[in-house]
Amino acid sequence: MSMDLAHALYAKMPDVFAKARKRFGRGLTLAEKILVSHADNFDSQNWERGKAMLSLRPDRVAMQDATAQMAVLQFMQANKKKAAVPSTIHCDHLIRAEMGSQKDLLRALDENKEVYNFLASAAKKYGIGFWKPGAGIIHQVVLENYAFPGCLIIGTDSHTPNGGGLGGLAIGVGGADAGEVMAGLPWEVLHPKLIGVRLTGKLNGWASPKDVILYLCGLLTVKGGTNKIVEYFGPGAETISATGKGTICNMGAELGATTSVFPFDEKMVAYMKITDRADLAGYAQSHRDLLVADPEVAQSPEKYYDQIVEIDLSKLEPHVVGPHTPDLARPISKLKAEAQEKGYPVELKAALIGSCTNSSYEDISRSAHVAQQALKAGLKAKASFLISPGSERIYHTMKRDGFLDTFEQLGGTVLSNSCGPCIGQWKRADGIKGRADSIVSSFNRNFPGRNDGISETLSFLASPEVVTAYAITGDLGFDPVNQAVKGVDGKDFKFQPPVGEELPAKGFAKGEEGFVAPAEDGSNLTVDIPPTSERLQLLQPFPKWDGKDFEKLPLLIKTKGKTTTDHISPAGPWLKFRGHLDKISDNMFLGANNSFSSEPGKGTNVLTGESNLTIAQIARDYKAKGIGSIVVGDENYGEGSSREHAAMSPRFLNVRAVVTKSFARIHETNLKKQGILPLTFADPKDYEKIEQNDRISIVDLANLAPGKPVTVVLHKTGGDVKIQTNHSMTAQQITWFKAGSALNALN
Ligand code: MIC
Ligand code: SF4
Repeated sequence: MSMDLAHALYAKMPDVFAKARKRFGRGLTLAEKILVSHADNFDSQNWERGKAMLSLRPDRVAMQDATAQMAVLQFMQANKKKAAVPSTIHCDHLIRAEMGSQKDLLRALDENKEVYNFLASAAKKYGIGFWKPGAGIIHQVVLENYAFPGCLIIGTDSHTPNGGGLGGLAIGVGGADAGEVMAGLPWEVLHPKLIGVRLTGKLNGWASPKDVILYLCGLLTVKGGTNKIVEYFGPGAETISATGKGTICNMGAELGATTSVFPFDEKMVAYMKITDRADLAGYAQSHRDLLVADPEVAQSPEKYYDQIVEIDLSKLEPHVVGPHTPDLARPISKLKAEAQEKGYPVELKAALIGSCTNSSYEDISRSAHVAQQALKAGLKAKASFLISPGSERIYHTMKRDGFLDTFEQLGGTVLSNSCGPCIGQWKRADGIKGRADSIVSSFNRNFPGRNDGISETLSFLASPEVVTAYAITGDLGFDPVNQAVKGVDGKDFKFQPPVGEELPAKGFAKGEEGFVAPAEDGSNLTVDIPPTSERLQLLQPFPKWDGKDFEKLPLLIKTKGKTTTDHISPAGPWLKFRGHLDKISDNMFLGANNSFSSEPGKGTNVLTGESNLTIAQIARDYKAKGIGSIVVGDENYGEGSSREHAAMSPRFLNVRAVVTKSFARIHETNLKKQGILPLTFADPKDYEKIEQNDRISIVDLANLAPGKPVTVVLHKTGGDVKIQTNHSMTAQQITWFKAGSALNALN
């Protein structure tokens, strides 16, 4: 399948590259090559970075079970027979981690039966490939099977960029985007600016690919990549394995980057060969020039990239980030002092490795080497040690090569091939609400409440080999690079730097692959949604705009500080309602800090004066009274996940506009798609002017136009205050607002 896509793509690349070089008057970066070769129409398109809306034709769509539900429900509203581009669904998010792999999987099959049946039946009918629960985590399975050099993939998950490890642009989107592309429409994205990261040297000792991205998170911050593509280049790039590149690209999501990409090289060839795609590897090799930046780019990168970062891999130290945000980074050698100063508890309750970010053979073999050294010294894990393999292949290969045994001897528990603890689907046995315990993982995200559902938990992120060393000592103050531990004989023992293999010498072992192909012709098949379902609800179109200004609407919540999608629409126990908009809306803003309440997720109904209500209760009351409301937010609002529930629930409960200091990309698009006005303060200080009892008007909406500021009036007891806001809607996106949603505008 990928071979057919590569054939068609590589065949058309030379012509479009020639046109692009002529039009831009220079050579092309790799990201540009992939963008122009996927243009819906290169000639009629504006190509100004940071300004133009690109209209692209992705090669494929990938969806995971928690977001696929809304994506498929929206696709169904388009009344098409079949998905227009190759698409897959991956069942990975809904498996709860508690009792170990087999038991957890059986329980998931039982408790998510309705959802799995719905997704499987829709996949079969609409020509979509279906990966069963237990088959693996979306990004790992996409890397093993679907990503290829030069491809453009969209996925309903923010870590889709993992595919950049094989030299493609893989981009996270909301379900509406996926639904539209499956319905045959082109996909739109703001032409990203480019950050060039030049890598020199070679990683050594404890330093791993994860440390490249942890370091960058600290340097660029969680906003640093917004509407940008990170393109890696330089001699250091080809020293990193394809899966290591995947890890780096995966976590580019933590920078808010649109995506990240590495140039095609021999590491990718080796990975494609060992994952049964030797034909594709050879084909890409014979088209190498198409799959890397033009040679002149490396000679004067400053002419081609909007920003350049240099990293000497030889000097990179292992890093640890957290708690609560992935950009609080420091080299591991500095953590002890910082923990003491800030009062982070140094006792680690849990250490978790694997996930979509870090479960490659290289990761696992290096971690196992650390574990073996501890076992030799008679040590066991002091912290609870959990392993989440990324796919069936990884799991069976780990088992065959003895790594599972090693981890189990150390006291570890191997979980199912799924997201589990990474998405709050984890019951931490010793967790107590209100108590701030420290945990560490090799995952990618560490927002409050994310792993064990306890918002006080301090969650740190590091490479899997470092996390394994932490599991053994149970001590956040431990620095495996420079410090020794005591073996059972009482003697000091120092870990040797981890050694592993990039790829399994004996090839990958295979288990049950878990793939179900769709029907050739699904027109007579039905989609399985029980009418009484508590988990699934068909969507009703949102009402269209009535042509009137928003007049004197109450403020629903003014969020303070970090407001990620995990704050707006928490996951964990709420994941089970991802297909039921009404039910999931009860979680709206449960994790968010409200400027006007001491408790997260709570607020005051300004119409009745009743306080300490959940934000959803307040919004439901306003909605019942036929009144809309306004949300105000801080910086980088909507950071994190692609879940469009964070936009759909507010829309469903009648929020009309969200006014912030700035937005994260995927969430801003999700708001536009659902018909909510996303506005940003022209002067961020105006955020301070918003008070709980303000009534808010948004005026002159009939003349809403691209680039034109929007006036917001705050009606206060002392009189009116006018402030200016901006928006980034194109003419077409304004039609979505007017139609009530992008989907309404289609029909
Ligand atoms: C995440 O890592 O936050 C998730 C869970 O994978 C989300 C998707 C979701 O919320 O379902 C993401 O990254 O987009
Ligand atoms: Fe799953 Fe975590 Fe990866 Fe998201 S980041 S896809 S929840 S493993």
